[in-house]
Amino acid sequence: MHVHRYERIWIAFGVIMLVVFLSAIAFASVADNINPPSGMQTIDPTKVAQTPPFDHPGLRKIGDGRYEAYYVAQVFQFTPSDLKIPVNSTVSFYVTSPDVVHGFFIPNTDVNMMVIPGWVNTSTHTFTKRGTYLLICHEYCGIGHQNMFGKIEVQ
Ligand SMILES: [Cu+2]
Repeated sequence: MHVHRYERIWIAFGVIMLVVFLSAIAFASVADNINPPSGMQTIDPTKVAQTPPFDHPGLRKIGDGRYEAYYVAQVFQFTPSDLKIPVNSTVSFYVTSPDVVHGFFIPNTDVNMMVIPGWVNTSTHTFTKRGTYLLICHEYCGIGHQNMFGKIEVQ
């Protein structure tokens, strides 16, 4: 079978690029020790309910207008499901899961995380507008996934 010279060059180019990209991924995952993006906090997923501060999830005031919110994402709910905060609060969210991978997404903010069992993921946002924000799971987590949501009331 005759393969045209330009076709051979193009196939070689494609194979070389594939090898280059796969090598870059392999190198990055080993050299940079790639992990889920978070504060690199780990937690035993079988002991979330006994591990502080996730044994009492909820809001903690840490300063003037500054809060920490500890969330447990579990099939098929967020705990707490309803959070009330004053307007112009800066909230650092800490989220973990005792079961499967969930999502933690607050539309119209930059809070968009993957919740992975064994890890505590974090994100911080300042709520400058009053209103009710939806909190949704955007990683398919099972048969009741579409019912997994919460709300954040900024008052
Ligand atoms: Cu889900």
